[in-house]
Amino acid sequence: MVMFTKALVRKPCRSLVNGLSTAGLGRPDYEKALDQHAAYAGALRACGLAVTVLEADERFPDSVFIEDTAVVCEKTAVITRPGAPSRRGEEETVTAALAAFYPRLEAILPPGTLEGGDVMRAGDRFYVGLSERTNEEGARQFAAILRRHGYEVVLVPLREILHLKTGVAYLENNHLLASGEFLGHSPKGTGVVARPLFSSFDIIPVPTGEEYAANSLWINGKVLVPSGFPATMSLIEKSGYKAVALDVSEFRKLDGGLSCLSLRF
Ligand code: CIR
Repeated sequence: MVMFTKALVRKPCRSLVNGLSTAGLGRPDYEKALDQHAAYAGALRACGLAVTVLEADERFPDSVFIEDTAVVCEKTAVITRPGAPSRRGEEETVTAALAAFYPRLEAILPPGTLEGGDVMRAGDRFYVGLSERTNEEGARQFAAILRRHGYEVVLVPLREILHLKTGVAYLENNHLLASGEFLGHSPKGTGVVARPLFSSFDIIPVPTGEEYAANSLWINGKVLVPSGFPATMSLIEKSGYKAVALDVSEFRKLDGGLSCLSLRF
């Protein structure tokens, strides 16, 4: 189990209101987003992390979703190449910030694209979603880098969701919180099961209607859960975690969630 000591976040910019979105929930409120972001950083600190806050970057409306610009772990840090053209360039200031923590940074190069929201770590294995943002070339480059550092990499073609972690979260202790396209019913009708790829995990199935809560975040034994999803929250608590609810409504309006708002290492 990896314990985190640090996190990198980036303040929301005013142009956030023009961020990419398919949610159909309206435009985010900038002031409210600032408050929610400050509470999020506070929750990371309460989990024991030293949080570095990067200044807002007005050039990039989606730049608060810093998770997409890098994948960081003990042995390496990989700067990504976002698949969304409007997000390309966000990674430059993140590169400068991570250089303070990593002596050497790796990078995804054209024509590869990869966004950190498509990468889920479970122990020494990294699952990589092939999505509209992460292409096969990006995933291939990422796999080559991570395998060189001794990790295993498994590719996961996505059907419906934006990023892999939009639908699934690893909560350590072999627990996988999974929703939507990752769930099915057992042939004998005995309950909810995971796609074969994830069948070795103990699945915590996100109830229908609460899919957004699949983007919950394990940090050092606690689980941050978006507020407003009581059934998922109670399942997580029954699995033995202290769950902490956080309001991220303004980021949800831009298809973003709890994991997208930080890089943890
Ligand atoms: C985007 O479409 O890129 C942003 N509006 C949301 C990114 C969310 N990031 C994530 O799930 N890791």
